[in-house]
Amino acid sequence: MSTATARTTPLTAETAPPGALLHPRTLGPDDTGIVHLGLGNFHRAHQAVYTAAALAREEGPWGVLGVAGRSVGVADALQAQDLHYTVAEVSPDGLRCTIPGVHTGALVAAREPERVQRALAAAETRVISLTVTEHGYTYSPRTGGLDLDHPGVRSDLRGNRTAPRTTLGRIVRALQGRAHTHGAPVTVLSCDNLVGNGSHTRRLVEEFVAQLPVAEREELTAWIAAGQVTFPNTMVDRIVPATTESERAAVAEAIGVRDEVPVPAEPFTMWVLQDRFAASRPAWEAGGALFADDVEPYELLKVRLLNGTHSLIAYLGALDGHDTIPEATAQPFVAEAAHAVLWREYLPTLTVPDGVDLDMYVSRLFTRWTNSALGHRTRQVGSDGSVKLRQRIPDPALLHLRAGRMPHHLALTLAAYLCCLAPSAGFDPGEHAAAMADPARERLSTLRARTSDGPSFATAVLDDGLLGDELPEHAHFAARVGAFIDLIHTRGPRTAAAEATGSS
Ligand code: CS2
Repeated sequence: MSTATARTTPLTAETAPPGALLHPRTLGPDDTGIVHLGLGNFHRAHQAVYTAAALAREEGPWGVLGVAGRSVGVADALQAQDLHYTVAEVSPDGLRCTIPGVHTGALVAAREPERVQRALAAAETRVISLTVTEHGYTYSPRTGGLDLDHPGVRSDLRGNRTAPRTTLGRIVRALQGRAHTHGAPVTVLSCDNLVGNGSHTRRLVEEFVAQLPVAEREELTAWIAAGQVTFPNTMVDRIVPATTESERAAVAEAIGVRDEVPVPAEPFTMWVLQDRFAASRPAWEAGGALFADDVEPYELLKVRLLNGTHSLIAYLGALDGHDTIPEATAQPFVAEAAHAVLWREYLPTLTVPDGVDLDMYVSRLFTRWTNSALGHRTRQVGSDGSVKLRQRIPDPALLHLRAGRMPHHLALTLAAYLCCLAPSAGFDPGEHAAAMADPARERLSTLRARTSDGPSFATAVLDDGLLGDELPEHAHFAARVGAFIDLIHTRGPRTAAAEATGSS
């Protein structure tokens, strides 16, 4: 076979280059011990890689049945490739391709809900893991609790048992089935960027259960209270961009066969978990996972220093016309604002976990953000800001405000977000901002149209509960956000950033 033909030969179990396989055995449906909700790139370059390392160290029932929510693309492509795909580690030194090979099936919840519910409820399923993004937890930004106005939540609560539409609905109905039949314990493992992701998921599950009719909830409530379900907190970290055609071509070049769904990822990866598993777990430490009793310091470190600063880079970068995070971070005014928000506003609000060398951690963050080979886009980080910023801004902002300090760069982050998503008439935030997806876009535009200037818009947005119900009590924060909005509109993001730096 010529090299050119090889590159059009599809990746399958048979054509996979053996040297790229992370563990030796091909898994079948009987090996499924994990059902994972959220078959996106992050899971496939993070948990799947740790699971491959665990299986390479010791055999176990830890194959992963991957479940996509609605989109069929990845699931169908994986099926056609015998569930194989490539993780392409991208660094300035080149490409390193590996094939985790840990999946035992790929389903789409909206297409085959009964099969998904059966798998979630099966006694053999020991871990239900989640990467459904902040958005997928159907919580209300205002209260942090279950969003009872969400149409999916409402439909799932009305008794939609066999084909729930929301992640919470799927989990609760599966737990109900387990409690009522075999009673086998299970761990619900959130791997999303929510502070206290496990505790948060537990709270949402309990709130969902509490809404069910008494007859439906008694058995389940007792079963959960008896400790049959655990919700460990986790901190997950790896920058994983969306796949583009150029990665498909580069991967085909590197491994000699065509993979339709490779996943690009940075070399860095980190996972810290509470070791609270109801029914054992894979030896993820074989892939470098850390187990700690208290994961919160790691979560705060990550969600604030990395994700919080990332948001500021993405919004300022997009407003300044930059497509990628590396291009944005290369602008001195963005790097300066990133340093300021990180060191002066996020860092004082957290305790650095023992054993983490802060200077090294931060310098590595900047190396990661400037990995230009990775091409992580400002529009990807900037998307879903309405649910992401809820995790990143209010708690640290409130700590400063209560101590009588104005967090100028946190205000700038919110202002830059609002200018990207809901610009005033006559201001063009550019194509990268226009491409940011956000469930709140329409709502924000309505609020913008109803208000006359930056401060009144910022006040309306905060009063509307975008960042919880405490920030609106600090009117001068809204005023500061509003002043930055006006400055961005009239003089651009560079002047606004300079003003923030000059004030702090
Ligand atoms: C990013 C994250 O999109 C975003 O908001 O901040 O996806 C970030 O790349 C990951 O959390 C890194 O672990």
